Amino acid sequence: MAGYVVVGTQWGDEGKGKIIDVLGDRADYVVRFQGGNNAGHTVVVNGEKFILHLLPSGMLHGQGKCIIGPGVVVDPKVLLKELDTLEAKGAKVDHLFISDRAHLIMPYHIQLDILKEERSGDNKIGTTKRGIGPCYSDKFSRVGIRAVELLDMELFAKKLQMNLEEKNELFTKIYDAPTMKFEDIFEEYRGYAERLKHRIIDATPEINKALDDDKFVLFEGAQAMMLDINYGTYPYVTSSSPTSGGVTTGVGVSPRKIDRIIGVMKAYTTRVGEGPFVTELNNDLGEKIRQIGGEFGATTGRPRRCGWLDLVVGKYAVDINGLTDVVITKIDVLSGLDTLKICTGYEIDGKVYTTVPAATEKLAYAKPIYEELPGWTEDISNMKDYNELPENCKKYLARVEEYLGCQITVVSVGPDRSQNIFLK
Ligand code: 2SA
Ligand code: GDP
Ligand code: MG
Repeated sequence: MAGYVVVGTQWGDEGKGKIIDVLGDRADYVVRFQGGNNAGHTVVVNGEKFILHLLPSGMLHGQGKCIIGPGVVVDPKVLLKELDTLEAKGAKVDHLFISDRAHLIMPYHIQLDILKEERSGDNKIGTTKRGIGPCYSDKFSRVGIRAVELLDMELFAKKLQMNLEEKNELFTKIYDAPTMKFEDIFEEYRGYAERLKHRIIDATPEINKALDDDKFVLFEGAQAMMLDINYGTYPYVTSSSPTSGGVTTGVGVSPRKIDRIIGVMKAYTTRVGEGPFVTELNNDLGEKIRQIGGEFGATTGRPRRCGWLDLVVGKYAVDINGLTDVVITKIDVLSGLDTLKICTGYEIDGKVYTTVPAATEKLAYAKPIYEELPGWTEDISNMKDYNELPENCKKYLARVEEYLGCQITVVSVGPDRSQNIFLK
């Protein structure tokens, strides 16, 4: 046992939460390495649904340690609410810790996210409005406030004062919006500090030691490949690195300590928010997949855009993440479709691409090149063995595996923890 990473290979919502939960029963540590409460990770246990935003998806096993890592941005209000909700449902929550290096989402970040999106009109990103971008911007501008400052409220006050002066100027001069009061924010965060201080730790040495001691550490990605700040459909991306490289910078562990990198891939594609989506189905079929697949944002409830499986994106994710395994999810949703399409290339201005070009504007009018495969009619959601699957479903999986050049090790056939077919 050692370091396993789980990442999304498309535009998020592939079912990472479910897969982390499935692997999490054996984990000594489950560690989030980027993003914040923009994530919505669903775990279904015996029919009961839990949506986790900041808490690692291994929480429900109530064992080992769950850590919100240094690369995450933390809204303490949301975190406390999630802890309270889980506790009220009878779940154990004392195994949750926060890295002292994690940055704090402040009320002005959320307000700025909302105002920026409004002001951008047609050029908006379609963010979750949780303050993610403005918080990471402050981090990289070197003015952010970190969890460690909750342990020293005098220092916290100084940093808040400095930030608020600038933010209030922005609110009045650029956005014509009301200002925020120092005392209100300070008092609010002093309350959070009281409730969270025993959970704030120097997480990195502990995680490194666990890996050195051959403990099982699961690194949980949020968002996905195509929302990566460097390699996604920029600027329609999130403000962090959801790819496997994000683990090394987001937690402070060497790539040498990672043993397996598991990419979660939905059997079709969805995207929420703005930006190009080559295989999008803007028709009745897209709507049908949305309804059958329950494709609505787990954080905001927004309808997700749906389309065919895009293997150009899939292969890009295999290469950039260095995937050792692919987990295919939601293939049960495709049952009952006569013909299935998979995209194996893009045609842009008469040229064929088999990798994702940087020019997002060109991607917006790329034509998908499809292969067609026959569908199946059987309900596969209760199947447990690969040999039970319909022949055409096996053919679909085989073609995907062949194109990706990466082994498919698990096929998920329903939202519950128990609905999986293990192939290897
Ligand atoms: P942000 O808020 O700055 O990170 O938004 C930037 C882009 O990243 C997308 N994004 C997501 N895409 C899919 N799922 C996400 N989590 C929620 C879910 C989303 C929801 O699990 O369904 O509930 O709407 C997520 N988080 C960020 C976002 O749509 C922007 O395109
Ligand atoms: P994440 O952000 O990657 O963790 O994914 P989300 O939780 O946002 O969205 C995935 C949705 O699909 C959730 O509602 C899951 O309960 C559900 N889900 C996960 N795996 C499967 C599956 O194999 N089949 C079906 N039908 N639903 C699934
Ligand atoms: Mg999600």
